[in-house]
Amino acid sequence: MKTLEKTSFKKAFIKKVEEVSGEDFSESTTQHQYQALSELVMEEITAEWAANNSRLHKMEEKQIYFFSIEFLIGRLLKAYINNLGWDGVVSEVLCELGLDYEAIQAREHDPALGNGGLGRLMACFLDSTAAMGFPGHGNGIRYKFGLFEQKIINNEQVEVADNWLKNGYPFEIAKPDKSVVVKYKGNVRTEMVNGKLVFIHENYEPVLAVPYDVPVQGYHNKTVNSLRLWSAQPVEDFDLSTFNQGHFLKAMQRRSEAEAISQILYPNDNGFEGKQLRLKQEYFFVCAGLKRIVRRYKKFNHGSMDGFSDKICIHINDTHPALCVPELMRILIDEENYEWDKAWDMTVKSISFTNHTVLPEALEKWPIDMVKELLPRVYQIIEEINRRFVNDMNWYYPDQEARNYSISILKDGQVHMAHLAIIGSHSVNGVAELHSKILREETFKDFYAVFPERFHSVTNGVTPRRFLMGSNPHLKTLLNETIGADWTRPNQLTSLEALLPYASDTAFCEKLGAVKHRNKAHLAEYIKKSQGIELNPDSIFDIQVKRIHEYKRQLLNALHIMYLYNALKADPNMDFVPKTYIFAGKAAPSYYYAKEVIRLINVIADKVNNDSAVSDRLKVVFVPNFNVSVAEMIYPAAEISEQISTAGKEASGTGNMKFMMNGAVTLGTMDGANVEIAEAVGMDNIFTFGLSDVEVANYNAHGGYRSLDIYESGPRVREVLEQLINGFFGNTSTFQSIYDSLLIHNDPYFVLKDFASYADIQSTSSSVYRDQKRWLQMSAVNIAHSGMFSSDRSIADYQREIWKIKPFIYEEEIL
Ligand code: GPQ
Repeated sequence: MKTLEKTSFKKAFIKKVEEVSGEDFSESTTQHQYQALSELVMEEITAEWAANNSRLHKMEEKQIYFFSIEFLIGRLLKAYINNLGWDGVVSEVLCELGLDYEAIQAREHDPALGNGGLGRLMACFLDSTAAMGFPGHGNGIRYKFGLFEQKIINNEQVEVADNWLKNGYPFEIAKPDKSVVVKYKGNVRTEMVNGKLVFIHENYEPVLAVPYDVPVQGYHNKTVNSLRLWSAQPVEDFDLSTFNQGHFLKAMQRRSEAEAISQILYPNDNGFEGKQLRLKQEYFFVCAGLKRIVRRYKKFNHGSMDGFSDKICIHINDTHPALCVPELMRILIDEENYEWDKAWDMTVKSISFTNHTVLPEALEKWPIDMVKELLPRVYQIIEEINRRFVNDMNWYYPDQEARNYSISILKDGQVHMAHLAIIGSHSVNGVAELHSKILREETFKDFYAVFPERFHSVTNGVTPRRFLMGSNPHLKTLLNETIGADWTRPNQLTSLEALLPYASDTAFCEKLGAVKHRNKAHLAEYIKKSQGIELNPDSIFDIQVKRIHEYKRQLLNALHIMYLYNALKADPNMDFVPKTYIFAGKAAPSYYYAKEVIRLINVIADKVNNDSAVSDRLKVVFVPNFNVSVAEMIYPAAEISEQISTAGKEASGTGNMKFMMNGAVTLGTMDGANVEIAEAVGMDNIFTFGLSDVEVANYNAHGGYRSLDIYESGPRVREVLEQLINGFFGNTSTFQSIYDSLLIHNDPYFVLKDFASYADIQSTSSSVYRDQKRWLQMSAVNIAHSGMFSSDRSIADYQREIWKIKPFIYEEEIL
């Protein structure tokens, strides 16, 4: 990696700004400066990128391809600059030129090509893979519109289209020469050719898949991997024959039908919506991605697919890319002439699968008729995979007919995608220990009985380069001054344990407190500017940011704030540590209940913030449009990290890890990766509450619990519940559906059941906060133990356990 020389960079930058603006440098806008800086960065990266690609084409190392319907990459300009090691020089030069580096970065439209954790995990994995210097690439969809932008109008979520490409995107390279055709619908004809039955897919509707590659730059090394995103285009600009017959509208319709495939990201998180267009999307990036990988491999291997699974891992991120299984089979059988058994062996050896949820409503099941109509040949292959699987099961386990049926791919008129994924992969993993246990013992227990060796667990992780070093520079500096910079190296985050002795060092803790205070003030300034709400940086910043979902229980947090408000009103002299509750997150546009929760939070905020009797002690803020860049500002300012899902529902959570790395203390249930956070920091350094996953499961096995018991048990909770519907927030602001869910529908997420325990732990956390020395010690211990939650560690686990490649070993010379 060349080091950047200041004078020459300054010259190059000024020249580039003048080139992109066509004006003298003194006339340039931040937009021009952003464009110029992006171009300079891309020029540097693409040189190495080409060299990397030539090296990779020699297939000396096994390569990983992450197939995912979402990649929530966040802004890239600063990440590239930091990874290149240019940060010092760039900041200095921009400062000398009197420019605002933050404002320049803010010109980049944050690409929202994902909903939440699942898509962001892929971005962290790509970052870690490149940082550790080995080949791993992403394969997904270049949505023209990403996740909607959220506005809050009259306390409600309003969705605005996210036209992220309108000013162009500087970090992608279109490769139209590498386009491939994806075929939908039509019929399959069979023919005997040289004594062999061949399958011919005809009368299909072709769509062109055009790849756009985004470089994934390693950290201070020479690795540049690729994120390949596919855009759908009509095969010809016009359907000429239709057009020539005078059917202009029909020709245009074909065009928009093709483009529709990559038009928009489905905005559901943890929820399945069985639309044909979504199925088209799933096949689209699977088919296009596999085609290019196969072509590249054959080019290296003199036209043969032999040995493919020794060199290529296809890792499927949840079941959205599960069509990789029949599609790879189709390629091997129909195009490469392999026999079924050999093709199957190669397919299973190549593919591995990560599950990300146990929520039944999120498990994908496609109507057989839809799959058959849209993908006739692929469906035939699924049918054959299923037939052979069920036959095998009945042969091996003749007395287990019911179970054999329960694990089949095709049943009840549906294609069960998780079953297809498990049967067609050599590895299935959960994303935290508890989640993997629930997969083995509940969700997929019948598969676990048959294929115990396939089941693994890899706890998620997050990239410390973006979520600590990049977004919390003051903490980075303090850590470096205190324990040196070993922890900043790839896969070395556990070096943060060297911080443990400092947790009881008053001087260090004071500095840690000062960094936190500064970050809180920074967030407060942003909120003041964007929302006009004044926050007190000396109050506790208690934060819950994530998608809005019933199981994540933002409602529990909101009801508790109402309870505190009532208590403060009832006893104005109450002993109370000032608190600021901050929320952010989007609800799926069709998820009425989640949108009601957003409205409730905003209504509470209005009430509380405008009541001078409490507003110096209690503040509530809903920050609109939560995305990766907003997140990067929020985590460093947090003191309490709210991770309060109903136990057993959150597969892992990754926000919990981002908060922890930034010194927030988790207040949460024993769910997902919270359990491992608790183990890492010890019970003295985390606030846990609520039912365990086993208790929740036991209640559910007996039809739930009786929520009216809680209502009847005490006036405080009753008051809060009645306020939802009695006009407390104004006559037009009532929340009947929330009230009904809690009391009439028996509180399926145990919000009221966990309420008392939540209120207790909230109060405990405030008492601990009074002792700042103790608090900062907890904060330091959390940072010190966050090393295992680096995505570098996750990737090293995948390497060792699943992809079976030599795990990364840190070597000084790559830096
Ligand atoms: N996750 Cl199935 C999503 O973000 N979206 C989804 O559609 C599904 C899962 C999350 C999951 O809820 C979190 O617990 C995980 O930490 C995250 O995936 C990454 O594994």
